[in-house]
Formats: sequence, structure tokens, C-alpha cells
Amino acid sequence: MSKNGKKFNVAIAGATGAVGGAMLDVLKRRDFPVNELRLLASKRSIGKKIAFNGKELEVQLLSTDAFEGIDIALFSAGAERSLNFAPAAVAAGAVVIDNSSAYRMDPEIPLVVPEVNPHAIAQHKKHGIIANPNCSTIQMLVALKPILDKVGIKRLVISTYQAVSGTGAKAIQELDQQVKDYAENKEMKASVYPYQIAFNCLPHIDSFLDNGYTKEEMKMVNETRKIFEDDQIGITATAVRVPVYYGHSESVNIETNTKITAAEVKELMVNAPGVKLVDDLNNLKYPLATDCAGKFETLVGRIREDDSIDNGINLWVVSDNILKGAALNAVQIAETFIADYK
Ligand code: 25A
Ligand code: L14
Repeated sequence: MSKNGKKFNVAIAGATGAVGGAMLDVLKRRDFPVNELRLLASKRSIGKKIAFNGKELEVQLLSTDAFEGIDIALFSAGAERSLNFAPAAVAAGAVVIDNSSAYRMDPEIPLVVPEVNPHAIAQHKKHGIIANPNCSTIQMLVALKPILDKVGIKRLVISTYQAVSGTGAKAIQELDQQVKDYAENKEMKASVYPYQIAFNCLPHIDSFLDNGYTKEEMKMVNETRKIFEDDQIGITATAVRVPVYYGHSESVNIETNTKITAAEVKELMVNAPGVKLVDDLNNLKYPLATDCAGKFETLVGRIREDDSIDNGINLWVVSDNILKGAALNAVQIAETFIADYK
């Protein structure tokens, strides 16, 4: 993976969070060529010890002078921290791979899914930052890329069913607590979300905008157009939080430019990088959130033609939002960067 066995000094900003913890795991699982690993978080976590490759590492404060000697800085501590500290990491000579929404729509900053647009990484040279897309967008585009290349895409109608882990560790605890309180006949308290999330569906992810959509829904519209380099694709989305811990599920209705059959789409999915076809109705095989947790692949199934239009296809797309939706995609960007763009 590394050129000439070279190893890199890697920092993780937000190392104690749901995504930061997964970044550590993914670096290990993919045998990323790490020399020094520096774990950074807020005051709350300073001194906390985390094991990596047999060594106990102490969490240090995320600050402007925390990046000396770092080659690659993976950020997942929220947009505000990225805006405050990514420039310092770049000034110290690191390339920043940012998981927040801070830089995604900046036209001078590449927004990358390695299976889809690895070539965009070349633009890192301008600002030293590469943005990691929104979780729901990443998994959808991994499934759509082969269809885009084969027949073109005119319009997408999306509904998402998103896990609480996307909001971070506190939301995982909130669902846990509500389920326990329900079982014990106690009152359920909501603090991370405005309403009870246990046994409920909230059509509300991130904040509302003036157009009536949520930011999460508009991320899918705008980030898809940027990554596919096509402002003409029609896209409309409804993003829903569901009481699932790990794994986002998505219903994706696609209008293609020219006809493609369900059988042809299945064939494409068998060969698509990062995709696992799970579509065997006779044996009740279809993608499930409970099957995607901990896996690197995006599961695609329920592939069928939409007969209400000339060129329509429906997909059900499921992936671990913390892995392909965040930590894995970030580490894959780092791998592509060191292999081809450093
Ligand atoms: O700000 P945003 O953009 O809205 O993002 C909100 C959160 O979404 C998650 C991530 O939460 C992020 O902070 N997230 C972001 N992108 C995501 C994506 N693509 C994503 N989730 C999924 N997909 P998280 O809980 O996973 O991680 C938070 C990490 O950020 C560190 N951090 C926060 N503020 C910081 C900071 N680091 C430096 N300076 C700051 N000012 C945070 O470290 C964690 O690593 P920590 O030390 O603050 O948290 C340690 C533990 O404490 C818990 N905790 C967090 N907040 C509180 C808290 N405990 C009590 N009270 C709190 N207010 C954390 O859960 C962690 O376990
Ligand atoms: O990456 O699920 O823009 O609450 C922000 C909110 C990811 C998920 C992002 C959530 C996200 C998220």
C-alpha cells in the first residue's frame, strides 16, 4: 500500500468520538502504514488512554500546535473544530482529510469517494484539505456510479432511514437509555433529539432550511452533483432518523437517461467496487442494517424496474454509516492519496 515501505505520521482530531474510534480500527484493519499516531480531542478527554498496535496512547488536546510532524490529519470533531484547527494542520505540513461539513461545498476543495472520483484528490494541492462527503451520500454514490457510467442519470428520488450513531456517541446512549426506560415502564427522556427516538421515526436530520428541507437532505442534493460533476441531475430527498444503532438504509428511485433492466443492474452491482449484491428474494435475502454493521461493503438489493416511467430503477442501499459513511471512506482517501497523489 505504501510506496517504498514509507510510513506516515497520522493525527486523529476527535479520536474519542464514534467516528474517531472507528478511524483507529480501520487504520488497523487495513494495515495502514502508520509511523506515529497522535490522538486529539477536547479538554474532557485529555489523558484518556487508547490502545493502538500494542501501545497505549494518551489523548492530547486538539490545538493549533498539536500537528507538528504530522503527514495526514483525519478530522472528525464537528465542523466548528475543522474550521478552527484544519488550517493549523495544513500550515504544519499535513494534508487534512475532513469528515465534517465545513469544507465540502467549497469549489476549491475536493469532495471524494474513492470508488467514484479519486481523480479529484489531485486538487488537494490548492488548500491541503480533502473533504469526506456526508454518510448518506457516500453509500448511495458507491451504488450509483456503475449505473451513471452505463446509462446516465437524469433524476433521483431518495428516502433515507438513518441510524442514531450518525449523531455521535451521545445519541447512541440516548436510544439505549430510552429502550431501557421503556422496558422498565419509566418515562423516556429526549435531549439529543427533540422527540423520543425509540420506537419512532423522526423526519428531521440536522437543521431545517428556509426551503422546508433539512440540511441533511440538501447535502445529498448538492454533494451528489459536486461528486458526479453534473449540476443537471434532478435530486430530491427525505431524510428520516430511525431507532437503529448502526447502518443507514436508503430507498433510491433512479430515472436513467436510457433504458437499463433490473437484470443488467444486478450484473453491474456484482462487479462494482465496494458493493455487495444482496438480492435473492426466494431465500429472503435483502440488505439489512443488522448485516452491514462492521462491514466495509455497501449492500445493494431489492433491484427492480419502476414501470411508472420509461427508464426507472429502484434500489435499497444499506451501509455502516460510521465505516463507509465516515471512517473507512476517510482512510481510503488517505490510501489513494499516499499511493497516487503525494
Ligand atoms: O458539530 P457537528 O458538525 O454538528 O458534529 C457533531 C458530531 O457528529 C459526529 C461527531 O460526534 C461530531 O462531533 N460526526 C461528525 N461527522 C460525522 C459523520 N460523518 C459524525 N458522525 C457520523 N458521521 P462524536 O460524538 O462521534 O465525536 C465527537 C468527537 O469530537 C470531539 N470534540 C468535540 N468537541 C471538541 C472536540 N475535540 C476538540 N475540541 C472540541 N471543542 C470529541 O471529543 C469527540 O472525540 P470529546 O473529548 O469532547 O468527547 C469525549 C467523549 O465525551 C462525549 N461527549 C461529547 N460531548 C459531550 C460528551 N460528554 C458529555 N457532555 C458533552 N457535552 C463524547 O461522546 C466522547 O465519548
Ligand atoms: O456528516 O446523522 O454532515 O446526525 C451530520 C449529522 C453526519 C450525520 C454530516 C447525523 C453529518 C449526522
